[in-house]
Amino acid sequence: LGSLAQFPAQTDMSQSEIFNEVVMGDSLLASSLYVNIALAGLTLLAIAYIAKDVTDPRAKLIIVSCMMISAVSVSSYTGLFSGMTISMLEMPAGHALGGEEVVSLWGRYLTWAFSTPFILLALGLIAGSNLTKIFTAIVFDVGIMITGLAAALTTSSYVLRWFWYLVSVSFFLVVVYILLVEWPKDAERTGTKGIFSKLKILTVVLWFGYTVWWGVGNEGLALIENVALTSWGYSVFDIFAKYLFTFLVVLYVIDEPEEVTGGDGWGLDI
Ligand code: RET
Repeated sequence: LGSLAQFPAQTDMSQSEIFNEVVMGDSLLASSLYVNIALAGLTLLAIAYIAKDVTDPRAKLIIVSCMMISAVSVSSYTGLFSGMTISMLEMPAGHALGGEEVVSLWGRYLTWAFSTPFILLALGLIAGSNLTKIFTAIVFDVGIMITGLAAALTTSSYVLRWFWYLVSVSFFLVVVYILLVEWPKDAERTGTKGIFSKLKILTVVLWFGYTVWWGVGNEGLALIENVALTSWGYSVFDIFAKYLFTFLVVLYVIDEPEEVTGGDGWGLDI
């Protein structure tokens, strides 16, 4: 307890100190991480089992894309749990915790750049969209996560932290536009409107959730100062945005492989 009481004042913590004190010393934070390692692993095994008889190549592509969401998640949460992708960052003046060391689970933002493209690939393929729109959605999505990472890691200026946030949100709006305007048109043409609408609402609502959560969490306005609570918020969003999403997609694709052909053009037109 003595060392825990001092830890906000420490600067250069080693990886093993972060693991032992920050992660293992806080059972709420630790559980927000290992619960997701377990859920992602179980999701992977479940998909492998329920999708084992799928033969349609396009249905398989969507299923593999969903498996990658969980594969990245296992890696992401293991990186966080080990302390490798967690840092103590001194917040700049102006931040609610200005001058204090804040625990940053920045590995999340980094690995979202690898996991969320698979969510969008699955959505774009289900809508039967074309290469241009799928590419646009994915590159702007990667942009959201990398600039979000920059927002989290900027310690020189409070204003610049929010500037990065603004850049990230503007990229996010491009993705929202594709999800709400472009892909619904494609899904209507391809005949996947029903499932696409469901997935679209789930995705847009939850993705806004992540955006607001960053704003109110310990790295943003710090209305929620507690790092374990901030982390659990993202972990709960992940349960719906990744695993529930995955099961909805995989069960649909197994049931209706002939519906995800991408229409007449197989979605291969530019
Ligand atoms: C950040 C902060 C900067 C502004 C915005 C954000 C949005 C993040 C989103 C994350 C979605 C993550 C998912 C993970 C599942 O693997 C980076 C929080 C706009 C939309 C779906």
